[in-house]
Amino acid sequence: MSVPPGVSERDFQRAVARFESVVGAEWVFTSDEDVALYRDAYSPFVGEAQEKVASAAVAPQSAEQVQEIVRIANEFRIPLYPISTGRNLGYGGSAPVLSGSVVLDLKRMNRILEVDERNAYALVEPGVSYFDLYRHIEERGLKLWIDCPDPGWGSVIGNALDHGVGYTMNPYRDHWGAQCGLEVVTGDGELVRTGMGALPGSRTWQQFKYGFGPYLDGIFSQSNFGVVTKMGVWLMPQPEAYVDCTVEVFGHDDIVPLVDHMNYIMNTGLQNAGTNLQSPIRFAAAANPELRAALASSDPAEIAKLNAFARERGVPFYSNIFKFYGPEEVVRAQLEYTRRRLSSIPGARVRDGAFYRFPITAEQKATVRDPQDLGIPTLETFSIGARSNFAPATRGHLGFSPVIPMRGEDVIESQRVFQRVLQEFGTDVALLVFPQSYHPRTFVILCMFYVMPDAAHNDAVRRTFKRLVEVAAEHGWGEYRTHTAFMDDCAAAYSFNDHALRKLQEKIKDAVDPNGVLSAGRYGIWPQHLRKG
Ligand code: EUG
Repeated sequence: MSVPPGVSERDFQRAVARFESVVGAEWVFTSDEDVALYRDAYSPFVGEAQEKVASAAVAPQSAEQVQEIVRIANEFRIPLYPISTGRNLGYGGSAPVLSGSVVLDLKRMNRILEVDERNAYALVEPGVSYFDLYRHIEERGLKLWIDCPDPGWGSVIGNALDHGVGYTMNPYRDHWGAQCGLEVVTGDGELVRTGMGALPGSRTWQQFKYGFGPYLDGIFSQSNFGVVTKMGVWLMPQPEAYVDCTVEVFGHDDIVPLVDHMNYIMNTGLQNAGTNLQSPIRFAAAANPELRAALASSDPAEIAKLNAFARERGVPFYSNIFKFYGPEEVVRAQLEYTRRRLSSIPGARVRDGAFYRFPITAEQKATVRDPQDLGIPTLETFSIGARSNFAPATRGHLGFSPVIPMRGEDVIESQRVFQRVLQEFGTDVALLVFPQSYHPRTFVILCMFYVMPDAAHNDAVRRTFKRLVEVAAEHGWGEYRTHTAFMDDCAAAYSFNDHALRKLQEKIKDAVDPNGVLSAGRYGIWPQHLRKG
């Protein structure tokens, strides 16, 4: 049995015995084979000494048990690492930031406490997955949609706390934005309800976010100040219909008006959902070295070659899917307006896409292109890369995920800047994906790094990733979220006024978790005794 850092074997054994008295011996895991299940299957340190691993795990059933475990951890200074379903793959999975932490596994707390159809919300525990909530709603025939990220097995709470994203409308697709009301066990073992939940007998905990006084919910996301034991989430009333269209443009500079129109359409609420921006010419370039070189160049002669290729072969330089949810006559009108507006770009083509009236049939459900667009959770995303027939040697992927302004010029610049870094370090370490409108006013670039069971390859992944973080910061781009291996690097870039934000985060950390027992190092926040310099 391994022991957490800074804890004696004797104290650890006493703490484990106390954990067992709280949750029952069968819910405390100390054997090597049980603890190995908490390894990060996508770790960029896989099989190396630096891989971050747990020493044990404990799985409580209630908020009261969480409080007792946190108090015991305070008594023995045991570092805990809470996880919900532990499926944050690409960003650390179920493995701790600080090796040797005890995973506080909340999977047994999987109760759906309330789903309210009239006011469209749910109150859930951390072990509730998107599949669970979807099934619960389906079984009862409620006219509500969830918004889910790509992997449906993830936790509704865990994904929101990590600022995860989905694919239906605003505000639902911003999973933290759709959160309303928390119950939290802070690092000192106190049980707190935020917002209207602080009012005993409150009737609006899941409807009114702000409560009274300072609005604190945000400090419990991407942090390590508390263990969230309940969360309210706003659900989307089932729309009458869905329609989408794909706009295709054929010139290198057409990205500028394309994105400007997209801004207008999104910011006026005409289209209140994400889009799917792509650059089809890039796929053509994958098999054509000459095109690939031209794409990396800013030489006007090279760009002219690309424009000629796009127009002659009918391969769009850029395409974007616009999606509409609502009454049929409304969404059709929104689509027609979008068609008219985007047709002002010379040469633009607008293709009709899918149309659905809800509820859809089982047959339609089986053939829908992107089930997540309709709030249907799946695991299909795992067929595109990791552990699939696409690239058998790839064990997993990591997301380098900087936030980019929603402007065509920035799309071009960021692709060039990041592609240059990849070329310098080796293009076989990562796939640079085109910017996506996961949030209403910015793009996220997902640079997908391949993790392999190969230390030399993973070393290149780590070096390239760290360089990308630096280069991004030099251009004013920062990450929205990151893998546990790079949290210090990404947080360090947010350095205004000599890291004043981190200092404030540390003051809060010391106040609510004075012994630093929760998730040491998460999002770059370390407890006092582990701070460097
Ligand atoms: C995706 C992946 C991410 C993310 C947001 C969306 C979707 C992949 C690996 O990180 O942060 C298809």
